[in-house]
Amino acid sequence: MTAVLHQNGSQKMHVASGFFRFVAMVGALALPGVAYAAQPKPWQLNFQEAATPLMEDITRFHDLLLWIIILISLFVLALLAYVMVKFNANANPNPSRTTHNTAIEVMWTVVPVVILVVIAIPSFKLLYASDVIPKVDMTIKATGNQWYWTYEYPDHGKFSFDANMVPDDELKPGQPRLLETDNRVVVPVDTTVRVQVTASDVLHAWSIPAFGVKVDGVPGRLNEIWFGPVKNEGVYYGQCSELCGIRHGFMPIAVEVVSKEKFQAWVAKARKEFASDESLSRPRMLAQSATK
Ligand SMILES: [Cu+2]
Repeated sequence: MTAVLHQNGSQKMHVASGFFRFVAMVGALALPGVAYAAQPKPWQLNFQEAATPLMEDITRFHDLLLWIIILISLFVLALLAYVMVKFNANANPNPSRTTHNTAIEVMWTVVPVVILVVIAIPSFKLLYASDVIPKVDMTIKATGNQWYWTYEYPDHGKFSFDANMVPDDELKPGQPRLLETDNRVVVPVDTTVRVQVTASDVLHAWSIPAFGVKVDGVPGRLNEIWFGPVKNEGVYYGQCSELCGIRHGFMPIAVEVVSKEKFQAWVAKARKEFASDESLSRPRMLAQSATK
């Protein structure tokens, strides 16, 4: 998607992402029990593996920036070393009294401007891509509460359910600590999903790193974000990403991506299972979950 990014950095970026993937692989091999597509891994460097085209672009942009930062740091380090060796008081007892050099002044103005433009073009493209909602296949609404998420599926019968973190003593084998929820958000593969995010009490943020999405849930306001299409079935984990109180770290987000058939079966089941919630008013639901 980003022409400049591809022209200038694609080769170097491949080297960079290849290196980090190697490090991540070694990490994964050294530590068994990594079963899920997208969750943090012990000793992980770099991002989680991208699961959506948007996150692939974000990863590429990150790799480009990393190379720009490395080259600038090395250049400045080399200049400093050169000055220290060549112009210290012993090597250069009679310092020059030069105050202007037009060529150098033009260069140190123009080169940073060019670098900033090279960064700005893919950066604005990415901002636009994540901000503007494309044609979506379905919508989910996520409401942040202290300290769990409530999900609604307005396109599939308006059922609604809460997702609470699975506490340590109830974890089943393979379920990651602090990330698993009792009810997962279920979406089909190869589907573009709009997520409407709000909050009932304080600021929260809905985020799935592998999808490249993060948006604040603000009481009294409806924010939107989108993700997809996700190619691989699996479970993708995220966490509330806006400090929201004492249990901020314990309101994770688990998105399960399943086949389209499985999704239809899940919807049919969910409509029955979560049907009672529809009759509850929001204050009653909040009161109920507060006393759980
Ligand atoms: Cu929160």
